[in-house]
Amino acid sequence: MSKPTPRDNLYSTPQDMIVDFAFDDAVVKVFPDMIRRSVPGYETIITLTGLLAEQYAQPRSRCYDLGCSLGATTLSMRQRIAPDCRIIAVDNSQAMIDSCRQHIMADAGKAQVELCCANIQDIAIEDASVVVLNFTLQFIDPDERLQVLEKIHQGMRPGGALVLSEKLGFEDDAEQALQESMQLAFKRANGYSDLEISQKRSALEKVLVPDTLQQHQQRLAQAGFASSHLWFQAFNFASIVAISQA
Ligand code: GEK
Repeated sequence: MSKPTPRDNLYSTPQDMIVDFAFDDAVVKVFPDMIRRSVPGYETIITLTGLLAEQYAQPRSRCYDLGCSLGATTLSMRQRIAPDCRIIAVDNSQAMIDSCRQHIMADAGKAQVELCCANIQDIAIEDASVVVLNFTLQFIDPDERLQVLEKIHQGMRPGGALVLSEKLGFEDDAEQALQESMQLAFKRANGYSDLEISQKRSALEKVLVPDTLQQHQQRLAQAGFASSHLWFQAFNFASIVAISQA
């Protein structure tokens, strides 16, 4: 990811009709800039996901990057895990997978990477010691999230780790308002106009549905994870690590 990527101007001009957000060619072109300027803590989470992977990856096991986009998490894990581990990177956007392939090919890491264009709800999880959902579960229908986590848990080795990073909602209205206004301030400070922010928000409204931290932790327990811990939070974005079995 060393080449500078084009600036995200997708929502900078008034649009007659805001269509639901999709991970298409236009988004792929500006994606690294878009996510870095929109998600507080994104780069830290990606870097530290590599460190978590190093800590939990078991010999000759599989590490999954679910909703891999352009492969930022895959490359961060690849830098730190042993070469006898295999990374399976999955995304259901063909445009993302095509561009991700270029990034993987340009990287000198040793662990094998298998790229898969599929819905994460349809793939098998097998012999995994590390599974990462970095900002992906939030795009799955809330009623189907438990099933995804159950499948992940069933496919994990004892002592394996799931890294789950998400945009959070908050039950307390005052906290919701504070955290949301700080993400807004973060986006403004990164050069997004109020028009861009409001049009993007409309596009994401039905597509990205955040849960609260409590909902995540309850669901992880219900899916069978022995424990889960909040390890990072920046305003309304957070990351949890869940351990498959003590
Ligand atoms: C990163 N993890 O750079 N099956 C497979 N992929 C999906 C699905 C699904 N059901 N739903 C959404 N996606 C990355 C960032 S972005 C987060 C992840 C964001 C994919 C979708 O195509 C997109 O590439 C990714 O999940 C979400 O750390 O844009 O806010």
